[in-house]
Amino acid sequence: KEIIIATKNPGKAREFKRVFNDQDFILKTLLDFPDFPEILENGTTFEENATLKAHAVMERFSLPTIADDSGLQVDALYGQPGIYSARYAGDHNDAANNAKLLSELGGVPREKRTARFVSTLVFANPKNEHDLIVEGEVKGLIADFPEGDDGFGYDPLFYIPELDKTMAQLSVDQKNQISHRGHAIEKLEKQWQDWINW
Ligand code: ITT
Repeated sequence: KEIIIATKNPGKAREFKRVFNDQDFILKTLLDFPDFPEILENGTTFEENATLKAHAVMERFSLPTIADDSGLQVDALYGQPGIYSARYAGDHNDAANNAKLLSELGGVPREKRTARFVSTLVFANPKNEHDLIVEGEVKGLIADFPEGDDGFGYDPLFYIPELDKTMAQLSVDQKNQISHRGHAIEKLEKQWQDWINW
């Protein structure tokens, strides 16, 4: 038994692998297939983009496939960068994205720096007619400066008041317990074994 996670993002891959360890199936990601072509993500929602990724990969390998489309929604920026989170500053460059976010929020006071991470997971399988779709979110504040070295993307700027830490100051296990992706994976775990036709 094999399941593919349709991601080339090492940060996401690490979080999935951490949850789905010790199972009776083999978990692979697109990092195991470096020649897999870029998937055109031209949808207008997280769900559309996750569906595009899941189906492109499922069709290529004929295997059950999970895709994650996720992003950061900042209230003071009317929900941006949203589905454009990966390429907010142009190319996919986390440091440049964080710098741009800080600059866009220059002068915005703490109480107005509210934000959320959203993750939509689409599980597609050649032997299932319908996809399994779940979503998770986590609320936080955009900090004034980056802190922490763990995680990826906007984690160093995503401050969680209840923990007095940024997402990048959490271990991968701690992050999975509270994160958008962790919550979405939890929902998936409750449903997928009853849904899947191997
Ligand atoms: P794949 O499509 O290969 O999975 P990607 O990084 O391009 O990788 P997305 O299109 O879903 O994936 O973009 C998600 C972006 O949102 C990601 O690159 C980060 O900038 C941001 N993001 C999502 N989840 C995050 C998290 O847990 N921590 C920090 N930033 C996150």
